[in-house]
Amino acid sequence: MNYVKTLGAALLASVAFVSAAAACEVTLRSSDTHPEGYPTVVAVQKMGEMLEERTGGKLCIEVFHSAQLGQEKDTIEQTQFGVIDMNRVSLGPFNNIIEETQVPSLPFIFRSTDHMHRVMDGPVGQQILDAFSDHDLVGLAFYDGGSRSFYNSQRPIRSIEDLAGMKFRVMQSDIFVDMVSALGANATPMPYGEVYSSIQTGVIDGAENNWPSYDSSGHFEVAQYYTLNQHLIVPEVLVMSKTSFDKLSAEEQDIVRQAARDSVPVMRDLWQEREKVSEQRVRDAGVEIITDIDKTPFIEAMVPVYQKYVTSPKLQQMVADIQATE
Ligand code: GTR
Repeated sequence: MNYVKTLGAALLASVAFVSAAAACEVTLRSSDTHPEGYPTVVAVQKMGEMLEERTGGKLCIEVFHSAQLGQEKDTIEQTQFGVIDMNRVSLGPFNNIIEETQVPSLPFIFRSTDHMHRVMDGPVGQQILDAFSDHDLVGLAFYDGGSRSFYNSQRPIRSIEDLAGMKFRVMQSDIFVDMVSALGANATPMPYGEVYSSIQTGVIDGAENNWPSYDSSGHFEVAQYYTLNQHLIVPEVLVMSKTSFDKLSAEEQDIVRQAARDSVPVMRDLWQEREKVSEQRVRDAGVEIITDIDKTPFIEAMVPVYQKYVTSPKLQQMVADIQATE
């Protein structure tokens, strides 16, 4: 009896689900490397709810989480081609394509998350969003990516000297390769999805990321030393394929832009909560966390990286604008 009741309820639920999805004329497919429940995934799902409500059920979003549509670099290309409608990615993998994205990806460019928010919510952030339009994309909003620090499987890193000769995975961006080299270590750019097994098999010694990614990827299981040197605060971005965007009416385009903006505070709240939860989970797992680290030598070592990348007057102005932002 109970079984029949449960079955009936399940059937009803699936019918309801099908009809709700069917009511949407357009379901935008959005990619994310992170799993269900991760702040970026939930924020885009919330944006989808806003969209559905504000378009009377015409536009919806389906988030393909857990890299179902591929690793970030490949999904970016597919979004440019219009195969994927939307994408939530780090700015890192855009660095080699869109020079403006290099600036917020520079090591130690932001003094804090609050500073990053003020910059990305202001004219510099708008300038970066606008830059996507020359690359078949529409920049919609920035999300948080926390601060990134090194973790490895070999030993606790307590100073810059301890990094010497170690091999770290970085996102596929030249800046990060040069950043790691300038610290005296070796960089291997590779997709996020290959990091776990590469650490496990000793192809690399470690990687670098924020608390939620270190936790949700399970990297802490294979790299048990985490040094909070916080060399990067790289914002994440939500972009839409220009091909998909152009199919919408002007009114719908405004609704999409606004819903993306409205998903930002939702994301920031989720992020703050998740950082604490992830930190606790990782600490409970017995990872060695090194907090007592002098950042000054790390900051000083970045001079050649700035010299190499901040060369055009445009990027120099952007760096100056960020530094002048309170
Ligand atoms: C995460 C970020 C992802 C991805 C990943 C990586 O923090 O949210 O978009 O860039 O890092 O290291 O590849």
